[in-house]
Amino acid sequence: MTTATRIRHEGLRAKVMSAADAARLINSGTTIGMSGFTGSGYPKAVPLALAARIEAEHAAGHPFRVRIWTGASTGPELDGALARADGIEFRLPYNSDPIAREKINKGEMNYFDMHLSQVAPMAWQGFLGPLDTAVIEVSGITPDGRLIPSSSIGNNKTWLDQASQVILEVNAWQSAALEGMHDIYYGTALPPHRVPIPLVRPDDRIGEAYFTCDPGKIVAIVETDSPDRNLPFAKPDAVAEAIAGHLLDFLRHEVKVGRLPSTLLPLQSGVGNVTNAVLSGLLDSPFEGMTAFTEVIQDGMIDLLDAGKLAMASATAFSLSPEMAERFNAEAARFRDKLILRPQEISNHPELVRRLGCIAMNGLIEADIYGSVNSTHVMGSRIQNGIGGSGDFARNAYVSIFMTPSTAKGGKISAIVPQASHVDHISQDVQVIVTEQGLADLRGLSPKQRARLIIENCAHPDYRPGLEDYFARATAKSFGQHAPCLPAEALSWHQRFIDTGSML
Ligand code: 0RQ
Repeated sequence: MTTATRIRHEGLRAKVMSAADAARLINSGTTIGMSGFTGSGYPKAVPLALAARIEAEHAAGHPFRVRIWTGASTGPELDGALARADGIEFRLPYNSDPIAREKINKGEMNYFDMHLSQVAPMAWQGFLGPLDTAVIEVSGITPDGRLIPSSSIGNNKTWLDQASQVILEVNAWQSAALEGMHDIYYGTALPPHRVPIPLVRPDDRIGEAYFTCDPGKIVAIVETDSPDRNLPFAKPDAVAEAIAGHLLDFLRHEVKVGRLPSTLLPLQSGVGNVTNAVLSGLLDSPFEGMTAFTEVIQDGMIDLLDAGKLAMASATAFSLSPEMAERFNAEAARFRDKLILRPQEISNHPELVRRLGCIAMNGLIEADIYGSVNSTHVMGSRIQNGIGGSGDFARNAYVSIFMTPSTAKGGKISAIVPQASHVDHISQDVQVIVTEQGLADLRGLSPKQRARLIIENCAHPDYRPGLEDYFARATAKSFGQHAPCLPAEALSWHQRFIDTGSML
């Protein structure tokens, strides 16, 4: 289907223009709410044209920077291009673009790292300031002017509602069969008007398949035919397979002792090599009729659906490798009754995660011997990506699992440390830690019991003696005996890497 037939509303068809003309409608100093969640559903033409315009303005000696809000990370045509042009003054709520990361860590870009479920409510609370422009990718426009969402929902509903003006990108690369797959809930409100969200099963549909937007606010429509850009998944390595093996043993055990049903509970998983290995492992597991209530649908979930192991998946975005995206686009209609994309304030909603009893599986940068987890800041100060949805799920899950290789940087850094240099997830929200060495089930344990188990089961053998030595000395000398600690020494653990390039 061509883009011309994707815009089925007569009046809106008259608003088609080039990306460069649309970018001219955006002013310096304004705030732009863009679509996009991982490399899916982000606008691919207007941000590039805006970056070119910013470069031209800078060359002419005119300062030009904007504030960018999105769903989560995006693609190189958005974050990469605008950061390279030095055009982003402020960014929220999540970033994984390497150029933007450098700018943030050099102090050249302000970044507000936040729980993804809280973005829309906080935007409505008003302290983030007004939203001037929404730039939203859609897959089509119906004859009556409703917008057919694309491969991610993120905060699009909120941006369309709040922005003074709206620019749409209609992307013909997205499958036309996406129509009907989305569930846009319009019932959220701020306290004191907030009411329970009427979703009690992951497959409940509680909203509409379309966004509604006042056509009078739509100032430009740009036609595109560009692919989403998610990275291909690496084939799981031995470390990822070992982590997956320990985790699957744990799930089998939980079913055996009756704490989990044989269908498990709705799965939430991050993206990446380790998660991919876990999903591959589930393919060969005894679990049937599983469901996912998660943030992103990645390759492994499509494989699980195809194998009949997963009954359905609910998320806010796809995050498919280029090969899987092509396959999905060709066969999207087949998945329409098994996949649901929702606004991220619903996909990640604490009320729903708690009600459904999700099994949360997320990555980490470092965990300390008491189970506090750092997901965001290398050496306590350098941001990697952001907390994303990990807090939304970990804090409210039925069981909250964090997975990581036991070492980073080719073995030079231990992922298990005496004291986390930054804490995103307090020990009360971390129930299970898994590395390729083994699994520590921390539920019901005191801090000292946790420490012994984490060191013994999760730390790499090269670092175990150092951690045991620290724990013994902390136990001997600590001010208190509940969670023994030598603060100055624990945090100087990282200094050894800075000084020598290795903690070994
Ligand atoms: O850096 O690429 O420069 O080598 O951190 O680490 O091992 O590739 O692992 O991609 O799973 O990322 C926590 C960042 C893990 C991710 C984090 C360095 C390492 C590498 C990445 P290089 P890996 P992953 C899910 C919910 C928060 C968001 C979230 C994340 C880079 O999982 O962003 O959970 N989580 N969202 O070398 C120094 C250490 C390190 C370290 C890793 N101890 N010290 N550097 N690195 N550990 C929803 C979604 O996912 C959408």
